[in-house]
Amino acid sequence: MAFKKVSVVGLGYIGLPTAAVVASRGIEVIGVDVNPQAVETINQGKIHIVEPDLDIVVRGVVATGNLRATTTPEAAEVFMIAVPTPFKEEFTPDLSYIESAANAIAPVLEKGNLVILESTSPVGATEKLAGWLSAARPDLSFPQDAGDSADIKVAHCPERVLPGYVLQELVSNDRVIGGMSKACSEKAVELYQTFVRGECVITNARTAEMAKLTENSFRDVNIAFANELSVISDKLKINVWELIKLANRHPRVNILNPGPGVGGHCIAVDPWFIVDSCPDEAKIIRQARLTNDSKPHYVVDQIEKAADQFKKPVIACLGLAFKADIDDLRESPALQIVEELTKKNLGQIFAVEPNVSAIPENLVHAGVEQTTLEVALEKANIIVVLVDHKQFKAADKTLFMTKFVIDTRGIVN
Ligand code: SAJ
Repeated sequence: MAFKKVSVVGLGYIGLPTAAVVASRGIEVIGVDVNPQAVETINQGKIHIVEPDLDIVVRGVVATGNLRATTTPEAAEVFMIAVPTPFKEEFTPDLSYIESAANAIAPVLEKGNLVILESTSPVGATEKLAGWLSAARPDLSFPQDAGDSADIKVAHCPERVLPGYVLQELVSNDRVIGGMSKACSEKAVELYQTFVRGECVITNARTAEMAKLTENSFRDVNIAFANELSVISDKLKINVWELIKLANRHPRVNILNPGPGVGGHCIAVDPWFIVDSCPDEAKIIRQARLTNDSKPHYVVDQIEKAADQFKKPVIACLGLAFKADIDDLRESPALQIVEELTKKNLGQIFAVEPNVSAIPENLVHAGVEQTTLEVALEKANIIVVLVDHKQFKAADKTLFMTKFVIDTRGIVN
């Protein structure tokens, strides 16, 4: 086997599944994370994040000794960096986690190593990573100076997996491999071919960075178009779901679904990296972000208007997660809407979230009551569908008929 020891730096939603899948191919994997609790959990064969079937794979590779987690980097042939790249105020990218990862692995780098940046990154980040590594290890040569003959190979290979389907998509998706030189790309392809069934397509690092940002921005712009249509349709008294279904019958039209806003840690973040690089040029991309970010406020206004029609309204909000059939409430427009509602004193608020055992404390303190779908449908005057969880889609829709329904996901009508 070409690779015997791989290190994955950052054991979160991308790093841990990647480490587990690489380890499942018989390669020794050292997972590195700054969080000692996460390291301890993984070394017990357990997981600290939610992703279907990941617990089974992690348990297996920890039991065989192929995956081991640590807080201190150690020597390996490959370092795959999968750390967060959030934005700071004013939507500028925060590369501090990449810089810390570079400084952490630099002391253990050896001639012949490959360093791969998997984190979604603004254009130029891979070059910065190589610069930080080179500054920390002047005794080694890097591709920005030495090209193909560099001691250390550096490449960007953005992760593209969909939460909820990570284990399948890690293997089946095509990979974009952007090496800082031809030799860097070729070595990275060799690594990915050990666990990827999709095609590994070679480009340069800057294009690979932009490809990932483009994918998520494309989705954001398309959803913004759908969200704009939903607001226009409300005004014109047209059913937006029927409208989009009809338009999508055209062979070259494929509009995504409107919703209560765009959540998660990727689509609502990555387009800002393009805007930050080219503020004067990225006009549609910026507007899409603003349009999607304004949708939760629009939904709250709709709920307020509905509540005005009742003396003591009982409002049931169906779903808190950022999308269907997951338990992830972070950066969720549904949660944002319920939080905004609690500040308005409109009446009793119920929250139904079948994927979590307890709703967040701040909602409980603000008087929100967690109920079942059955209770919500029995007691509420206003039903607000915020997430299209399978339990809600399967519900008997005749039970909604006597209610005032605000359906942001189009599952009722
Ligand atoms: N949403 C809509 N309407 C739609 C589709 C989605 O309102 O038609 C909303 C969802 O409800 C959610 C948000 O958009 O709030 C984002 O959900 P998502 O399923 O579109 O995407 P993520 O954030 O879970 O994962 C995306 C994926 N990117 C693309 O599909 C282009 C995934 O492949 C990436 O790997 C991931 O971002 C990432 O890590 O960057």
